[in-house]
Amino acid sequence: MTGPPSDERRQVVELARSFAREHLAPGAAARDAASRFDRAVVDRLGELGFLGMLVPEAWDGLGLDTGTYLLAVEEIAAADASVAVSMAVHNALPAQMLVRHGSEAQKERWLKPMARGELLGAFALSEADAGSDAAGLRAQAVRRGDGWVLNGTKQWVSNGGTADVVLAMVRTDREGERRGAHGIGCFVVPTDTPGYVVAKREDKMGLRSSDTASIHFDDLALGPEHLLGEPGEGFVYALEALDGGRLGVAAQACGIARAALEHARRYASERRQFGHAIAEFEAVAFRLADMATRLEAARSLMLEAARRTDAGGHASGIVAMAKLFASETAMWVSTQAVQLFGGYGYMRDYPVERLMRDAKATEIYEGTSEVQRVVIARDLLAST
Ligand code: COS
Repeated sequence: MTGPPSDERRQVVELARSFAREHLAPGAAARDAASRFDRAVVDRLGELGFLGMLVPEAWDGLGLDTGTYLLAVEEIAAADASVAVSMAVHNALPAQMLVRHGSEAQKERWLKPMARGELLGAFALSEADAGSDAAGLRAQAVRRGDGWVLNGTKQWVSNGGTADVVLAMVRTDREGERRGAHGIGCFVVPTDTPGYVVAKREDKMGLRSSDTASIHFDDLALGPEHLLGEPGEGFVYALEALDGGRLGVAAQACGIARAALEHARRYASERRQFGHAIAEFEAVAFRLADMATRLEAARSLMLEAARRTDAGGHASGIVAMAKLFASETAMWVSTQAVQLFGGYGYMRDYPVERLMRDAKATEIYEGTSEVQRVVIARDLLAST
């Protein structure tokens, strides 16, 4: 933030915080234990406008700045990081791809109801053999008449089992005429299209109540109006959108770290050993100080990346730094919290072990920490 937070930002963040505390925090542990994705919770976020945060008002969104959106994601994640996945993926990936590259007709048909929270979006890029090397994907679209037929399997699709619309990256180049990163299209796939198959719902270490699925396209036929922008540029649109997606993961990581710090701070003041509250021991107090310092640094970097994103121009490097630093902070802070809780920290009865499991995902999804370092290093070296 360059100046004092605006009233609008304060109000949005306050709304997110009170919704998260009243409606998300109480059921988070039970949803995690049951691996239960609750679409009703996400629909409620939509009713509050939280699924159209970055969409201009002309398209029924709230038209907010990126920093305000991220602080709202942090609030949701501090209560339930799995719910924050649905919110962040929907806002930053499918909705932003439609904002940037959708035709007027596509915006009218899909973006507006997505911004109003009536349709939930997903983003399908990864495949079994194309994770970090995303341009190596194999799902194939072939032309039929003026439309397309899609075949292939997408992996680790957040919201994939419950979304209404998936923006899917699928090859449009032909065997023998491969065009690498420029031979991939982006298709708007309504999930009630015949041939859309939810192949597997993943059983994950953390973020257990988020919906992560493998989806299969089985001779899935689409009209020409389902192709977003140019037929060979879908991968570029995806990487562009992932810059925003990665900031959402940074916000999620800040929320997880904040929750871990808050639990640890409270526990350290209450837990007594050797006749003292453990917070009175320097080893514990210094640990808390380091946790708080890293969290502040992560949030500041995230907000600076948001500011540069909104200022326009190339922000991939600082976005990758924010995602890398915030996710490693969430992992470190949540691990410290588990340690500070001692034996209780390792038990499911206390919330910090869930936070540690959830934190791990932020170092992996929407580009691993290694991929973020690739992006940062490329940026750095290109400017020398
Ligand atoms: N914004 C806009 N365009 C971008 C971009 C961005 N942030 N990043 C790359 N591009 C463009 C490039 O300029 C390039 O176009 P030209 O060929 O015209 O120059 C094109 O997209 C391909 O980019 P690049 O050559 O860098 O692609 P690579 O195959 O080398 O991939 C990495 C680079 C590894 C960084 C990329 O594949 C990646 O981010 N992988 C991880 C994928 C991921 O995050 N998956 C998670 C999915 S959600 S669970």
